[in-house]
Amino acid sequence: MAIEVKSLAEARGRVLKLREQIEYHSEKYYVHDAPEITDAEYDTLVRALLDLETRFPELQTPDSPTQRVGGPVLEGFRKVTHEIPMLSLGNAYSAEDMREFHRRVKDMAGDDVTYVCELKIDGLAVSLRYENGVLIRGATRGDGEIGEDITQNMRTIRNVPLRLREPVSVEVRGEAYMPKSAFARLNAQREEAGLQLFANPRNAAAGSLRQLDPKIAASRRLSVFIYTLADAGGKELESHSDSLAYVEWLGLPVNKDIASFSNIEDVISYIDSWAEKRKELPYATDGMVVKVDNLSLQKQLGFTAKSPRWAIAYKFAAEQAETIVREIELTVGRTGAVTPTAVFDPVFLAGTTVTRASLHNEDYIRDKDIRVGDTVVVQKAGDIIPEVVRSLPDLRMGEEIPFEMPKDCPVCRQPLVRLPEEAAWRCVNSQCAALVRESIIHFASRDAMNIDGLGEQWVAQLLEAELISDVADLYRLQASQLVKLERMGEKSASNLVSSIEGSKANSLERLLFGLGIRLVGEKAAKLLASAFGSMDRLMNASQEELTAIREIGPKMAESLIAYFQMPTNVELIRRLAEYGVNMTYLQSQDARNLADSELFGKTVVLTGSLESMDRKQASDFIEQLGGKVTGSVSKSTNVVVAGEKAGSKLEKARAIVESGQNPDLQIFDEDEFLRLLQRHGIAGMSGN
Ligand code: 1X8
Repeated sequence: MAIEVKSLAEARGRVLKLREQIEYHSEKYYVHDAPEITDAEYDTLVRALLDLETRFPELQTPDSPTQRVGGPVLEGFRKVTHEIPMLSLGNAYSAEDMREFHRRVKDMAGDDVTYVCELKIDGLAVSLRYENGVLIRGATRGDGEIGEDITQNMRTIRNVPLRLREPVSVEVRGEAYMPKSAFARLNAQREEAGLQLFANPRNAAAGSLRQLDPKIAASRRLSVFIYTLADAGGKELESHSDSLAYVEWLGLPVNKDIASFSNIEDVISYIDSWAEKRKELPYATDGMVVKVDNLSLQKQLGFTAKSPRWAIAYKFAAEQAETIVREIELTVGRTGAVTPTAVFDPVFLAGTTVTRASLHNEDYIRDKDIRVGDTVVVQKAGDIIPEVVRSLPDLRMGEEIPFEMPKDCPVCRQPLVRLPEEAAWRCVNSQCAALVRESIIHFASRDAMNIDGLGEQWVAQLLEAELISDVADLYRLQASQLVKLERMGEKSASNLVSSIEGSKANSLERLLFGLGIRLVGEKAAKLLASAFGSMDRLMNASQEELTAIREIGPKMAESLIAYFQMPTNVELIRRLAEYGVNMTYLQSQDARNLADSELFGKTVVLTGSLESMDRKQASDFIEQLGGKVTGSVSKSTNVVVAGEKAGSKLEKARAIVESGQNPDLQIFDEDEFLRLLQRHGIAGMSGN
């Protein structure tokens, strides 16, 4: 796949060509929804470009499509002042409100007005600044005057062009949102990982763009619609609809459901026509924005203190219903978090009958003062997830019972704890029956140990019959014991035993994920398994060795160390091993090729500065070759790469070799390191 080039000039040519191709196909796919090549072909182009840019760092630019994979983790977001404020719109809730809006417009602008109607997207307002056609800044709305710089995260959004068709300097505003399907997928993953769910797609989009790690934003499948050209960069335009056409021509995504009318009654009918239809859209909408089309009329109408007089947001009524809360149920999840759920009389909402809604946590219930027996208003958030909007205290009869979070776990009666930064009360008793049950279900689940046939029901029955009390016990089960369970035939019993048996051969990452270590999701489990190779090595890893792996942060490292410090956990792992559960990383074909690498499994320390690449690139190469980059030199270090001005670390490495503490420690200078990279097909050479 690596493209062979003989000079920097040739590399530059290839890079420019690749970017042009990628941008072309990217626009076809994301803006026009009409791809001409397959995803795999597209990925190949991006990987080839990434490869060239890694080998020739001087060719990296902020508008390269490779920027979309997400850059380094930020410390915090810088503040951005909006030279042109980002205003909020006045709201309308009825046809009468719309007529009132129209009267005010007419009074100032006369009878001859054309309105443009656009869907109101339920996401997060963002501003994008392009200089000479290149995206240089993305910002949140903030308070309208000052927002936050989220450029890195905005670059990861696939339909945000990094470069426009022409080298113009413009500022556009729009809505970043998460499509309903991506939202559903994300919440399903979060549920699986025991993480708090997002209440609606808007919160999910906002949460994603507020991530300091752009890789997380990149993984979130966000999208944008541009709806305003705030700074036209000197371009003369007469109407809002012309400006949208121009914006679209520049390559920016504009929602195609736009209609113009010069009669307010037509506007109202059009709004009505969307009240139901909007539910079929792949993204959440909460209304319709109506704007005066003519830009000089807009100017004439001007602004009130808060919002433009030439536009209004009509809010669709969220489908709501009233019902009575009969119970607040508490469930203990596998992480111990106690989640309250309102159970109410069945109501029909946006297509389905609902009887329950999560109340999330204690604070949520207190803020909304929701009591058992209360009449409450429920709705489907983003038309997807039911939620309790508010209680109706005026309807109280005096019998309603205010909610109180119990002091003790509803299942095991041990005291609950609430950590300072958390909203959840947790049961921290690892023997709690609920935790035990949920954690066994998780262990057996498809993405973990994938024990076919071991669902919730069987886990509950096995626990009930005291055939198991933890995940290790699964591996001692015999078909003769299982057939004694209700509804378990001989065939199912032997099938279950063989799927349990089969799971012993899983690669380490499945086991790691299955153990349900806090913060260790599927992806982290995979990284850890491949980096450390065995449970033993992982259990003995220091905080420093853990965080040396890119994407493993200090919090996860702490969580791992805490987990492996608990004697009960160590004992559990010992028993799993004793019963024959595999404790090593079983390499894929790719990884087996890696095993031939000179750096495979080696601990490498980088010191001093390299001329041909920066630290991050060097670290990436080492990791690509299966090495592990750590910060300090010790006798367990295998390789030290010493660049210019290498100081005490190099001295220490030499001392370790000379004193015989580790005579095998290799010390490479930059040339030797580059030759090693070349031997493995990574031409770490720049053209200068
Ligand atoms: C907010 C929104 C606008 C539009 C769509 N969705 C929104 N959330 C639009 O104009 N099509 S305009 C807007 C605002 O000005 N605050």
